[in-house]
Amino acid sequence: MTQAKDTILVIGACGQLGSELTLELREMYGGAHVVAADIQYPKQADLRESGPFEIVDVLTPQHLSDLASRYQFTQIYHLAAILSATGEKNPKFAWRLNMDGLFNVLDFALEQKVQKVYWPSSIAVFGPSTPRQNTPQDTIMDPNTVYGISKQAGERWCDYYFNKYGLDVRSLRYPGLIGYKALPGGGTTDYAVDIYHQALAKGTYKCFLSEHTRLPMMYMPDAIKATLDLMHVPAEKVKVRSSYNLAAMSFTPQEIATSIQRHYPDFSITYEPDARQQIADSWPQTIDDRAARQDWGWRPKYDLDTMTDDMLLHLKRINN
Ligand code: AKB
Repeated sequence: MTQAKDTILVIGACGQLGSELTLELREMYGGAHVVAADIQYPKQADLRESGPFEIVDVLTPQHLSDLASRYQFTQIYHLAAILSATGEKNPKFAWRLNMDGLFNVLDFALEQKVQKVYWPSSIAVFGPSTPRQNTPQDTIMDPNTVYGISKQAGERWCDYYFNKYGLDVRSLRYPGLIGYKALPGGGTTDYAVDIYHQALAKGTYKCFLSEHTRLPMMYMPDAIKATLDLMHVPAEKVKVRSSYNLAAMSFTPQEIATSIQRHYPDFSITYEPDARQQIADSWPQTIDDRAARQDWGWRPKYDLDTMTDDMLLHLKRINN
């Protein structure tokens, strides 16, 4: 349950997930109780105007300590990360940001006696030897991107901080996230956001994955709901302390194009796979999320067509 005395820090608040999650948390807890933090000031007016903002680089622990003199945080959402495609361009930096950033936040949370920490993992923890259909919660994990390796290691460290130090860290393995409010940055699943923008702007889309590449995906309202649900259940219900599998839908570029064509019959798609194809081919196609369903009642609301209807409705409104 939300408490008036809660003060929440969202690191990576200007990102695709962070910008929506921060606004939702401010609705729940009140604007003044949710501190948005990122390496740059928010471009989104609603994010800038609805509550406090602080510049925080997770690689500079002093930035976090400086905040401790002004706020007593009870919860931290640490969302800052370099995603799969960008990570491959600068693997050492991606490793440093994703790992050292996580350590800095976990240690800060321990020092400050923060009650709960949220940290996102990803389907990228899986790799070519993982069963690709209905990928189990516990299975072979041999990620072959630096992003996936950092998320897998991060999961182990979250579990370690919980077991060794009693830090209440909670985590979800997100599939590709799709929303209309902010653009993703540097992921392999980004096409599934861009395609809606291009459908409206140009009526055509050149996809960087091949037509039959099936990947697990989720509409942002479901991702936000899952995150907040997980963070609000009593600690004893959170049985998985590495990260929970989470699923909503799986589709191919061809299937999302067909879904858009229900609204725009002339919309066309072409395929020109690039380096991201190899990453996509190493990831699961469908995910078994029974643990999340059983432990804390996870249920997605949106499927491909209901997501498409909502995305196009909102993007048309924003464009007009
Ligand atoms: C990416 O494509 O890198 C991310 C993810 C699946 O974690 N969207």
